[in-house]
Amino acid sequence: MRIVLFGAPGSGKGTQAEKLVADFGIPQVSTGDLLRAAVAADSDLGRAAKAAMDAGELVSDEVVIGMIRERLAEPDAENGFILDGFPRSLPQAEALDELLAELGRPLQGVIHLAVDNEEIVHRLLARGRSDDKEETIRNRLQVFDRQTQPLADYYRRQGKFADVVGEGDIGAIHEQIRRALPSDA
Ligand code: B4P
Repeated sequence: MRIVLFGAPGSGKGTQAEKLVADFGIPQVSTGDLLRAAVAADSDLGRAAKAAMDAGELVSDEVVIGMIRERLAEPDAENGFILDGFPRSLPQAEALDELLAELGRPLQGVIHLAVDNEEIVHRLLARGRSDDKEETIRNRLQVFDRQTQPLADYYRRQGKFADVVGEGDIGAIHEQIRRALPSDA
């Protein structure tokens, strides 16, 4: 199974990816987690990413695409993966399509978790990660609308896009995602 969980920051991509990992035994690949690990390790990549993350801006496409290329080459991704938080821009989506075409394993589906912005602000303030301050959250939501939302049309045109309402009971949302999975996944 090769799918993307798509949605605004705080829409529950990480939460739902964990459940799919438990169901299908394939890895969750979260660019947010990979970037936070690089920041914690104080690597060159982490130092380059930190300022953008603290401001709620996207880290450069070049950095993130390089990271994904390496991660998807690892043996555990051979049988599939759940991408969480990637792609977030058109160049990232195009790079992903190219990479998967090279591997002969195209993406099967993109599941969109739709959540109201005020619900997102409420959730992330309650989570309280270092980038979960109200001003940063609102900037992340604007960045999503501007740079990431256009990917919905990109994947709709490929016939790979499905919407799921991401509000309410976490287990019920998981069931909706299961129903929205592509039939060949
Ligand atoms: P991410 O780590 O991707 O952070 P996120 O979008 O906030 O998280 P997610 O949607 O997974 O929400 P979660 O399940 O945790 O990105 C952080 C930063 O990294 C970005 O701002 C950017 O700078 C950088 N970055 C990452 N990827 C990048 C890329 N591809 N390109 C460039 N830059 C990139 O859920 C959030 C909260 O809601 C949790 O507390 C959870 O418990 C709660 N929740 C979940 N489901 C719920 C429900 N149904 N009801 C109530 N609460 C719920």
